[in-house]
Amino acid sequence: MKRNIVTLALLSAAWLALPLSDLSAYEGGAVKDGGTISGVVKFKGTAPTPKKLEVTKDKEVCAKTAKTDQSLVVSGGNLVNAVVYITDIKNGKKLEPKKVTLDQKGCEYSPHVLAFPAGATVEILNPDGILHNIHSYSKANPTFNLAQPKFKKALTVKIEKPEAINVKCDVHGWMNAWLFAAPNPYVSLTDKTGTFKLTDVPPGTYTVEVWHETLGKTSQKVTVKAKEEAKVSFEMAKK
Ligand SMILES: [Cu+2]
Repeated sequence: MKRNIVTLALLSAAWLALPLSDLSAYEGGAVKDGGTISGVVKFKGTAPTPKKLEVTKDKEVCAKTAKTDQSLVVSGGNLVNAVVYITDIKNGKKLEPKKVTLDQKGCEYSPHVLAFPAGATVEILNPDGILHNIHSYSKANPTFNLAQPKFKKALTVKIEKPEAINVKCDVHGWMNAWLFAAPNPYVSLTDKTGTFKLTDVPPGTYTVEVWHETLGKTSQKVTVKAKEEAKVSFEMAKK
């Protein structure tokens, strides 16, 4: 039994660690006659009612009501907050250094999942006037564990390597978010309708992968033709 638990822990750590190809495998430049990959990620089955998360601390700032667990959000049968990205593209659009923002307003991370190309700077905001502590559970990147007292309105971290990183607050146990650093600029997050879009993709055949914090991964091959839109539909279910 104990061994099973250990094996399970190792397996789940393995998919969370995402052995993504290194950023150095990608070369950006001008894209001629690029196409688009767009579509939807569907959730198979009956969506469970999201759990309520009790606010046990700093109630005057954090809680009007209990928080809602964001680890599996389904809207009209479609999956929200799934990361869609190309795993095996070597050449494509320019990889611009990006700055993205993670807010903690009301003791809740926003957005719950932040997807960006590796090499980006993440600005972490604290408008709450109380202490937060942002703690990353990373493997490919150095772990950070940063206290953010009330006077520190913003701090920044740089995520150099592709990885899905869970971040939590040690002060407020319900605070939970994901930073997804992709191996190239072809990364999108499904919106409130479960849809996504990857633009300026050079014609070719690629592996498109969906990553979801609770449901794991799924992928399919997609062929992109010049100036055309390739429509793809994914489906994920609870294991
Ligand atoms: Cu906090």
